[in-house]
Amino acid sequence: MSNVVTKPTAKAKPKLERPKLYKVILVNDDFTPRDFVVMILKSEFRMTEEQAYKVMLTAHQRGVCVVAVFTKDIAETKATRATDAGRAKGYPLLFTTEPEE
Ligand code: TYC
Repeated sequence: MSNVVTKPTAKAKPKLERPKLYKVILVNDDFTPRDFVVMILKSEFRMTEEQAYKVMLTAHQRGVCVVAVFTKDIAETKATRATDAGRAKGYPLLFTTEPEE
């Protein structure tokens, strides 16, 4: 019989996967003024003066600093916007992204 409806034996288990998160990383350079880095961190990443200063100083001293984590699209958009803001002033300021483990 082709019209016999059989009961599913197991219920479909809805999979709710968390989106993978990406780190935005600030990279140090020798040319971008400290104040400019702090200003970009405040405007693009909604940091306070104190948070922004700490992140800038960590990148300055260690070479890199994780700024924040976002979904892939948002991380890439913010890293690009922040990098472009430096580029517009002729600075080599660089923000990159990297998937979280
Ligand atoms: N190293 C820069 C200077 O001494 C300041 C700076 C800090 C630049 C962090 C980039 O990601 C950076 N003017």
